[in-house]
Amino acid sequence: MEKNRELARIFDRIADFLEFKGDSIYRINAYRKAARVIKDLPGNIEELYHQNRLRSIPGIGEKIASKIQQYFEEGSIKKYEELRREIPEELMILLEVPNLGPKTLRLAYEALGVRNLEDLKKVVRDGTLATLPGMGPKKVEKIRKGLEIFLRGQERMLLGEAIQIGEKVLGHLAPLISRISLAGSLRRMKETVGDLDILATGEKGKIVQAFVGMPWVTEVLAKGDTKASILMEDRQVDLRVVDEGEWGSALQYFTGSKEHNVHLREIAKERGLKINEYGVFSTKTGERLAGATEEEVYAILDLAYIPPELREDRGEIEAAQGGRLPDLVNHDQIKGDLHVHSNWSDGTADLEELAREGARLGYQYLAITDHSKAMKIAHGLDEKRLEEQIKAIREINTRKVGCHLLAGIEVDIHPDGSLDLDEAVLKELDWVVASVHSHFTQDATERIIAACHSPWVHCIGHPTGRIIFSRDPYPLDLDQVLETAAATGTALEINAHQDRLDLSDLHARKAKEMGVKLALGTDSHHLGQLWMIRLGVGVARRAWLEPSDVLNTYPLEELLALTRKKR
Ligand code: DGT
Ligand code: CA
Ligand code: CA
Ligand code: ZN
Repeated sequence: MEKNRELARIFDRIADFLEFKGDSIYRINAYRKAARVIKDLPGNIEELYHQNRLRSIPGIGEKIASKIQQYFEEGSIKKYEELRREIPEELMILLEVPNLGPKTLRLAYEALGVRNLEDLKKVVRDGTLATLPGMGPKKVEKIRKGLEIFLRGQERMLLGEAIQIGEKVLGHLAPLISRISLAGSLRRMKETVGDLDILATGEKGKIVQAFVGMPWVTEVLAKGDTKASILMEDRQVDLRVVDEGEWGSALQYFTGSKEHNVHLREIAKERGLKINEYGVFSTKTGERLAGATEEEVYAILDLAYIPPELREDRGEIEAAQGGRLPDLVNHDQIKGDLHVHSNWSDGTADLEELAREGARLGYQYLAITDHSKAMKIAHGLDEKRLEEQIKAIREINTRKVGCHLLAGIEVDIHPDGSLDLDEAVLKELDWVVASVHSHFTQDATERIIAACHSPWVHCIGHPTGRIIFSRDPYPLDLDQVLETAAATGTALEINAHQDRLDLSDLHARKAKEMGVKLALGTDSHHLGQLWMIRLGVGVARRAWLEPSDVLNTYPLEELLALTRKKR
């Protein structure tokens, strides 16, 4: 499916170029639509091309079809290559700055000579952007904020992105190496990752060579005898190869966080010990006392082993001293996914496919939570279609084609706090997630509190509404929401989609402390997104959650009993 993604990206880019040039809106929309259709296509576009069936795809007209054909026959699309020559790449990247549309960019380009990121930063900072026609202070402020968000995203990557890069590297090197592990913020499952850190033991020269020779490497930033840094997919990956006996202390050191390590060093000092990436030593005699395993490193400091996700100096060291570390939830305990879209709204998989995929993933259950009717662009379900879907789900369950499907919904919470669907249908459902999808600048506290008070709502979806690197949370008094959730027995979601991770680690930890249960859901719109549950488990572990805090660890019957309790 690489080709689907690649083609969708090209068509989106063409639309950007055309929009920048002020081309016809019809043409621009045709390319945008093609990009969306291809991205969501369940099958392989290359196969459809070989079968001469491109035109059978809804939304693909003759012009677009011929461009796809050109792509497969000539390896590129002429129109795209022309546009790329005409408009510099570093200018087009600026189209990814939130709140800066192609029209404004074009004005800035023509009137102010903005050609790249540096130029844009300058005209935002010195105020010349405000001199453009139609540019009020409000608009400039929005662009300034968008630029800030964009710059944050340039420096760091999403956890989901980092995991995929990390696993490629591990998969490539593992066969050559006795030991290899991720380290740094990725091993700690932090929601964003600066660079990837990888640690290995074995034949140093050979490993470094294999690392810089990986097929995805676009640049070697540094290469020494025992370490190297490379760029792949525009991201930096650092590798270090250490001696077998130093594995534990090196892994501990390079996993971090820096704050956790600084605290450990203080504890070592108090005991007359010195700790670094080579081992733990007696300050007096210099004797090496530990370092082969991480467990050994913690043990010599009289600490229980601290899982990587907790290593942020947020009380985990004190807890390890007092034997009070939580028994963290883990991936094997997850019995299902509680937020999944099907092709009844804007997902691509049908119900049976989802049930089968759920079974393949070892799940007992999977909640179908399509959008409700307020989400028109997502083909949200009205009462009638939801009734039909419930029937379809119950029928599939009786045939046992895969895991059990929970009949659910992701119902919109209106600005006045009311729900988007009638009670009569909500009460038939096994699992009701209620979410805010509109009026993001308005304070959402009252709205969400009202939803918590509904006896039909089991869970609040992506409670803060943030989208990492592109949208800040809506104004919200989370403490009030948590209090109400606790009082009403409403769960809060840890949305496990890599773009959201909402609630975040700190918020979810607070939720637990206030007695609120958490529900993990991937918000998948395609089968290929269900893996992101692992990211949700990462957040849950960073939030100190134990199995009983997470609804997904409950067997089906217990989960259903819990949800019935609220009603
Ligand atoms: P990132 O890459 O910004 O997401 O965050 P990390 O935590 O991966 O940080 P990175 O890549 O700079 O360094 C990896 C680990 O190496 C870090 O978590 C702890 C350790 N480390 C790096 N620099 C220092 C330092 O100055 N002092 C200490 N104690 N540890 C350090
Ligand atoms: Ca790092
Ligand atoms: Ca690093
Ligand atoms: Zn949603």
